[in-house]
Amino acid sequence: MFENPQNQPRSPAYQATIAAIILAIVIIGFFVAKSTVRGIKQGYYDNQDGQSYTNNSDGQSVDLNTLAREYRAAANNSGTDWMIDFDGTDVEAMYSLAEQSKGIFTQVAKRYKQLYNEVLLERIAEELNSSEFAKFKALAGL
Ligand SMILES: [Ca+2]
Repeated sequence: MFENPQNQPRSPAYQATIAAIILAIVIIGFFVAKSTVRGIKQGYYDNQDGQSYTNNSDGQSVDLNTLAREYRAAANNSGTDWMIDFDGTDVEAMYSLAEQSKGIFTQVAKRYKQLYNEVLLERIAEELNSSEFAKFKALAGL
């Protein structure tokens, strides 16, 4: 009698191998999709580089990406992400940024949130003492 491969009973080992291969494909697919989405998001914000110019209330043309990154640098003195809460603050830079953010703080904060996933004003409040924070808000017109 001829063997019919289509109707041949599959061994448990064969079935386990197929299941493992399918599982591996699903897992790999998940990580590929995840990194693709991250790449697209990152590319989107990178493409915004130097293309987000807007005028503040002093009529200066400022780039939202640059301002958001400068806020981060002023708050994250060490340049090391995880040290942001205890690496001090460049207070003078904060004041200068406040002046540049007059009239556009909401837009800067939105971009900061997209880049660093935290609320800019909360970050600034954490970095400055209460009188510095009051001065910051006055300079920024908040
Ligand atoms: Ca800090």
